[in-house]
Amino acid sequence: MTSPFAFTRALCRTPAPSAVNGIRAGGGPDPDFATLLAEHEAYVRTLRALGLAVDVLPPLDDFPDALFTEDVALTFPEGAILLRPGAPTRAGEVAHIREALAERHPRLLAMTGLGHADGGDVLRLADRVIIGLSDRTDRTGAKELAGLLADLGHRAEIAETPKSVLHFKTGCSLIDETTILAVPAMRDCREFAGLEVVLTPPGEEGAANILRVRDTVLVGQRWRATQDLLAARGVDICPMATDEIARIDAGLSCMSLRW
Ligand code: CIR
Repeated sequence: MTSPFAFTRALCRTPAPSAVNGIRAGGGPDPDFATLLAEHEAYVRTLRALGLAVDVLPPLDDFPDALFTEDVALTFPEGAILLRPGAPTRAGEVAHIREALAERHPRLLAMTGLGHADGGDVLRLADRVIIGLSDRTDRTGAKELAGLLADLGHRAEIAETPKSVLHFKTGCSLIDETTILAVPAMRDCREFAGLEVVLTPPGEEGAANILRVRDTVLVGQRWRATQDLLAARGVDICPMATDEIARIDAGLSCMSLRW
């Protein structure tokens, strides 16, 4: 078993002004760019304060969602995997991160088949990795990715994601090695067998995308009941502003690659 939280490095990308046009499933007002940028800067500062060496890549105005580096690759100390994101407007982001990953990783593998997989659908546990099928990750992509993960020494399982959830990790995240925070729609996920499943409080489904870094859990600052729930379990929490990135369907894990 290896800790899925013992990160030493992270790779982020500065949001471009076009980020206000990032993909979003629902309606609602555009994010305010200055506030979104401030949320991103605070996120990078927090990762650094938690002891990570964080590199920040330049913005890509042609790719509004490129600040969500999590979706285009998987990173481990032993190597990285370039993915094939499922949204057509995001496919070109991969070429822009290839060199940065090649410079930082001893091995760089890549999906080359016809399938797709987004990093937001990949949940790393202490003893295995769960790949969630979604609108962005299809079975062909998940199977290819499982093979590449095996090459890096990681066992993968393929799970279903409820239709109401964008990415698998939009609806669940690890609190610790054996405890998962999940939206009610994911409570019966078969791949959670053996883990304790803690549900997001009513009305706080948007809080499920927490991010644990070492011994601290980053949680959206507006999700007070979730913060109380975590604090009551003795978790060291760090509330983060996420209102603007949430307008383009994103949460805390999406803004970095970590290893
Ligand atoms: C997208 O729809 O691709 C972006 N607007 C949000 C990506 C969020 N990423 C994630 O949950 N890992």
